Amino acid sequence: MEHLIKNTKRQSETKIKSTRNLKDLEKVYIEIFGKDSLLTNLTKNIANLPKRKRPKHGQLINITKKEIESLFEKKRNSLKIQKPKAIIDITRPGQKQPIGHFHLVSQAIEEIVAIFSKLGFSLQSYPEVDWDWYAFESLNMPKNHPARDDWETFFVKTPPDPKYGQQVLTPHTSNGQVREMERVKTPASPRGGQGGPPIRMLNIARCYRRQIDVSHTPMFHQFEGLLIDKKVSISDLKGTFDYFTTRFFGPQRVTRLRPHHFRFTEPSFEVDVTCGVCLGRGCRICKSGWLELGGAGMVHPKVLKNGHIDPKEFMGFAFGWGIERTIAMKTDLPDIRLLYQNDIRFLEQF
Ligand code: FA5
Repeated sequence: MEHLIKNTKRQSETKIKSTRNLKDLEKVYIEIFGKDSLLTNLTKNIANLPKRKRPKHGQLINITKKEIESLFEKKRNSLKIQKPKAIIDITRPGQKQPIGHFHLVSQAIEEIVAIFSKLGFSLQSYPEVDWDWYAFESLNMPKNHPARDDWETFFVKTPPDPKYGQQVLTPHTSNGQVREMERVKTPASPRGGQGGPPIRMLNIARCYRRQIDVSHTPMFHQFEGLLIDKKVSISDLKGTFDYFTTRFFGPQRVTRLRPHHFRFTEPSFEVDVTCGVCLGRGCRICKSGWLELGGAGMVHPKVLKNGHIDPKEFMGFAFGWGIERTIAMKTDLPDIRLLYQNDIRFLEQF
């Protein structure tokens, strides 16, 4: 009898171990504990044993049953956490890969280009690392002039050019002004040309300054407009801003010009747009009802001369605005640094 009990235990262990799924395990359970199972028959047979042997064998069967039960329990748990086998349905349509979208700055660039192209401005591209001449000197900012401090410039450690000076990471897109005047080649240009104004340039580029806070990033984008023609007035400039503002921000927003000073424009202005939250009434975000969009003004005669354009014949206006700030004004973004933290939870919202 003892021998039979041990044998039953061994067989049960082997069967439990070799089971591969819960359904088969339940079948094995019935085989071992069912009505006609060996274990049940052994239990029934205890009654046929001599009286003195019954307790010992009864105990042995009970212990064996408990051990087998615990083996079942362990096996059941291990089968439950096993991953079901992947079923491949080759007739199922493929899963679409999620497609991203343009970054907010790229979206704004596309929008700005589309708006200005309707006014005849065409996009030009000028260097991001440029000579001091184009970034400052040709714009009427001679070396050591204190006005340069406002641009908090990164200088490149390369030998200066005798004519063009030191190389800089462009702190504004105004470096494109004289370059554009050179591109259209007036008869007065160094190698001569038949071209010249009218100019309607849009220059969008990365700019660099040693600045960082909620409204400043060390790398940012500006869009620069330059219009040169025979008769250009401040009302043309104001009309251009109004056209841009109503299309980009919506018809309820308006602009205003505030007197300012830039060395390369005369007169110069700062351009403000009404706050998107209070629409000009004044609120916690804007305080005065207005938000600064950027700088602008009528091109200084000295700059025209540096671009080989005769200021007696031609005149024009220029403006330079920050794209990140423009986005912040449109979306009520409290901190422009969010644009460059690459946090997908933020970027996905636009
Ligand atoms: C200029 O850069 C002039 N070149 C603009 C100009 C062009 C005036 C043509 C006249 C004629 P200002 O330093 O104010 O000006 O910068 C213009 C705009 O660039 C700011 O109003 C702001 O929107 C943006 N900007 C400037 N610095 C930063 C910065 N660190 N981070 C983000 N945006 C900036």
